[in-house]
Amino acid sequence: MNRSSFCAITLSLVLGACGARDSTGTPAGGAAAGAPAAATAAPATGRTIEIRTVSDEKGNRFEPNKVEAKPGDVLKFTLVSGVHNVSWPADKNPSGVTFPEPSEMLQLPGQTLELPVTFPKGEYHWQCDPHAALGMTGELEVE
Ligand SMILES: [Cu+2]
Repeated sequence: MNRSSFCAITLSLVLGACGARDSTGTPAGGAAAGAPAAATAAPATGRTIEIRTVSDEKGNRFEPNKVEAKPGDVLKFTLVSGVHNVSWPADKNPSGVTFPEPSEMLQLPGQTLELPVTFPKGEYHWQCDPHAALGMTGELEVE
């Protein structure tokens, strides 16, 4: 992946406003119906929570796969090995909360994806789409 497409991914996650996607599409989070609860982003806390995405002989996983965060923290996913993405499945998350669309695949070791925590207090689940069935999932508690 070249640098500009990586930047576009990062921007689309941060701003939710990347022109690359069909704006009429319903977000995969299933939160289309007028629920701008997450639109008022909390002020940045300056705190970054590092999460690694790993494939090795033990399987595919997020490390850690359980994190606690406050609104305004940033989840920073870094690819260690394998090919992974980050998505917020509608069937495992509350409705009425706006989630980022599934990210594109992280493919290059060291590639990162920064995701500001804009969700209200609650428990949320993210996953790597290709590996979710193999247990590559994560749990976020926003307090
Ligand atoms: Cu994966």
